[in-house]
Amino acid sequence: MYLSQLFIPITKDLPAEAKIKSHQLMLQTGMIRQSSAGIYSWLPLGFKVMKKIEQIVREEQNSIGAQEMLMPTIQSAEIWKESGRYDDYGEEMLRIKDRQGRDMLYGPTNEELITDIFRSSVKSYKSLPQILYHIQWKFRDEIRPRFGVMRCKEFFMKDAYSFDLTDDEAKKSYNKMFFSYLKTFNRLGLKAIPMAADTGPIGGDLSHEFIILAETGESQIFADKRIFEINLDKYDFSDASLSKMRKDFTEIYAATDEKFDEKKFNSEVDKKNQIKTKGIEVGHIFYFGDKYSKPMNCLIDDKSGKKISVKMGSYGIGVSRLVGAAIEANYNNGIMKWPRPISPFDTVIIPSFNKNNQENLQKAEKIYQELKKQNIDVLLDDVDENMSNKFKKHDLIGIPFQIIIGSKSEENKFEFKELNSESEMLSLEEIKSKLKR
Ligand code: P5A
Repeated sequence: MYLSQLFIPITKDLPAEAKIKSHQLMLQTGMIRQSSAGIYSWLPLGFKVMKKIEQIVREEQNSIGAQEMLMPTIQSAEIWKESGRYDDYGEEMLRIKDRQGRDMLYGPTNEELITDIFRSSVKSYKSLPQILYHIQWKFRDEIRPRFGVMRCKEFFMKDAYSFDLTDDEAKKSYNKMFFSYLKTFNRLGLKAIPMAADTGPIGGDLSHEFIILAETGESQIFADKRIFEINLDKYDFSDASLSKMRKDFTEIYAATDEKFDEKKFNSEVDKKNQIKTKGIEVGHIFYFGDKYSKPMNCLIDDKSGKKISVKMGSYGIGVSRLVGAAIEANYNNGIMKWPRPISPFDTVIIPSFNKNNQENLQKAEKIYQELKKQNIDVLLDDVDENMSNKFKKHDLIGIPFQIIIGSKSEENKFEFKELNSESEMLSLEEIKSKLKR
């Protein structure tokens, strides 16, 4: 892509309404645009990052056998009346009527709808276990939407739902998702820590939030720093390994303020290991057994032919929130550096040129074509402006690798720079292999 053709409305001024760096950066680099309070359009640059996150989340869900589907955003109020949540959910639910006067709503989550689908199609234990998921817009009429995509009204969520015959089997599904989440956040280049959490309007008595450390986060957290050092490579998806993994994570103290127990924290955690800071909740998993299946009559025949309520859990990842969270975790001292797997482009070529001397631009175009052939997603900065402005702009756009075609370039060597590091002179072959790695 040529930068001159990319729809990227960069603004120089810091947007006044944005209080945290991710919100500022996303507005400054034209990743999003607010359409009304808490509701955003995703412009090409922001959308590209979100799609990359979505795809990694999808691949990790598929790899544990979860099956993707798509449920609508608009739901009938009937099923929410059956579960009893229609009244409980309160003002966060956007309620609407269709032209026949039927009560409808814009789904804030999908436990009811998936239970309704499941009860009409699955009758026997033989079809279990199952995990279904979708990646879809949700709407919550938040009282105070703020911090851009971090807490907004309309947001993009991956939500999965597990179905099992027994509590024991259901806990295995929970552990499987728990481990899968750790792997997913790792792949996104983020360190998210699972913490015991409250269940709020979703319900149940077992729940973990996955939290990324960031001073601008809305959750206060208390943790033993050793939890950050647990190496995921030593676990796999076998039952024994998953139980061990859960045990290891549960034994080390980590809780949000809702579950914080000061006495326990001080007695269990050495002073030197105590972390008290803030974090961003990027995922949340729940086990609630028959909270929905019982009132909604989602029954399964067990081996003896007895009808029992299916045991369910639900598992959310804030896909759109993750874009902001990744910025909070990686934007420092005026430089944004996207983690490689979710960067909007693999690399940017920055030639120094002006309208009288286009030699470097032509060189850049050749390199651009070469890299494209290798399936490297490359941005070419063909905008005629001085190099210092270009660098400032790219410090914000945050593509981690730059190929600079300027005074230092030699016949067959180009300046290659990873953001926040020293540049080096490399041949095109060397650049290709670095970028492919
Ligand atoms: C789990 C999946 C649920 O809704 N039902 C289906 C369960 N959980 S949750 O914790 O309420 O939300 C899951 C994740 O969605 C993100 N999120 C938000 N992102 C942006 N703006 C919001 N207003 C918002 N609310 C929730 C969070 O990442 C949360 O962990």
